[in-house]
Amino acid sequence: MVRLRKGRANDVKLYPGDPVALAQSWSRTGIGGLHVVDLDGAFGQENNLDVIRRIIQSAETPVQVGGGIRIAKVASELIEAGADALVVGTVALTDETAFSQISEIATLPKIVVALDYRGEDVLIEGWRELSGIKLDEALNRLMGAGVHSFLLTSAERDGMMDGPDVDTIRRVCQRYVEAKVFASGGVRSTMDVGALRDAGAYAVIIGKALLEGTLPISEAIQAGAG
Ligand code: AMZ
Repeated sequence: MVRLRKGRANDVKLYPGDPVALAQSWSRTGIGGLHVVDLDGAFGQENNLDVIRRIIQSAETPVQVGGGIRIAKVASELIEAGADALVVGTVALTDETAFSQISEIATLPKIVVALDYRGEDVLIEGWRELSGIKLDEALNRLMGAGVHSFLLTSAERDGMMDGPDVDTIRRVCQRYVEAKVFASGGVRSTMDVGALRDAGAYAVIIGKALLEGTLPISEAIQAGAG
């Protein structure tokens, strides 16, 4: 397992252990679901389909998967493997044909569009490139195309454990009331989880704080529910 700081491939922290076993044990804690990112896929390299398949098989919660879902074949393999939702970033912003094929395979309710942002800019290709599209423009366009679920990740905060971008989450939830917003990046405490919940997030993604053991999973669940 790896975590990047601010999404930079050269700023990596490796965590020992078997991701399949960890996913299984987390899936038994009462969490709403697992969010798996295939970073090789997100950086345009080969997808790690085998390990993702094993995670889905052993998990006792729904599993949403993202990173490198750029062509229909990968989408069908993941749906066949039992993924609950597909998280699509790059092609949702750059390739209408590929995105509509992927949406057709998954069906729109199972598509989550990843809007990874720095400032107002939406990033693509493992956050190495600007899409040329602003956050609001992307939300308007994709909601117009029938997408309802969005993963909003603050690239500046991801992997930093210095608190989430509550302001952006609140603004987006207030402006796009129909959108289901998965909030991600920088979550470190139960207070952060509560603040994102109060800001209107549908779900909060926690990564590093669980791997580091600084945020007990049971407390995070309570904060999300309360
Ligand atoms: O950390 C990164 N550099 C990074 C990351 N975590 N780059 C992409 N991603 C994630 C997105 C989304 O879940 O948050 O990969 C997914 C998008 O991948 P793609 O291949 O559809 O752009």
